[in-house]
Amino acid sequence: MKSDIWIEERHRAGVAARFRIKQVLFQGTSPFQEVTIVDTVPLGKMLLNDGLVMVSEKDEFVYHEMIAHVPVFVHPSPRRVLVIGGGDGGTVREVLRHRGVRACRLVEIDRMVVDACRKHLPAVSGALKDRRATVTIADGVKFVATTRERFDVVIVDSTDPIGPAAPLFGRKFYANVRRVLTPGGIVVSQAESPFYEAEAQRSLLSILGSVFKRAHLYNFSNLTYPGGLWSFAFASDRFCPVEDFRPEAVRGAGLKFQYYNAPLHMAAFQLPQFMRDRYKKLLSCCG
Ligand code: AG3
Repeated sequence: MKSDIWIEERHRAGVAARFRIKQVLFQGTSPFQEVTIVDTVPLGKMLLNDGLVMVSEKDEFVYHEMIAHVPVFVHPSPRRVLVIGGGDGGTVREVLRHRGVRACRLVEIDRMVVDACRKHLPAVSGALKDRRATVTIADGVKFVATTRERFDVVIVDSTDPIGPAAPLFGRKFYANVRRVLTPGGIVVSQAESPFYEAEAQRSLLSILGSVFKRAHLYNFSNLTYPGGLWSFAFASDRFCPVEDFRPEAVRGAGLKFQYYNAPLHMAAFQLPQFMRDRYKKLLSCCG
């Protein structure tokens, strides 16, 4: 009989998604979490941390293009970028497609994620070999509290706000993110599901709004995260992601995208009514 093995993400909201797999390529337990890479039938290879889907080869372009190109195209001269989390390397890959970016530092707490993705997900992790990329295995919370380096853009590419990533949703962390940003710098963060994580979104927005002059949410649709609809948060003391966005910069960059484009950049900040109503007082308005 043909093998019929499935892997399941059980989300804490009480929903699950199942993916048929061909084989398990890697499974390990680090000091921080369980790391799994499987080869699935429908979606190519997939990384799961503590049983939660992080990346699938089929749709990772959506997440990585939207987390990276939105802030990098809004900032007028993004030279130095910090990525916290994101040990799979997909965000670094998209950031480094911008020729103006001179340095991209990845600070990932879990060496096992980086090593396993380098080995099994080269299409995602390949850019970690770029000479402009530096991989630092360290706790991002401590890094932003202590580093003397400064960055034009900080991208928080975290897992869900449970386990090792919980502090990446906290006030102290964002006060230090602001500290490591150059004046007017931009932070973008993984901001969870508007359906299942309303409280996490509200708390993140309210923290960002109290630390920075402006805070926004923007949405994208993906295939593998629970519920499909997902959000990022954008905050800056200076830049509005819609009014300060120059579509000409996208044309000028001459890059090919699979999800991101200039009209979609602007549209992503137009939130469904239930999100507008819910976060009315917390969202900086524009667009
Ligand atoms: N970061 C994980 C986003 C949250 C996924 N949550 C879930 N499946 N319950 C992805 C890292 C990609 N670089």
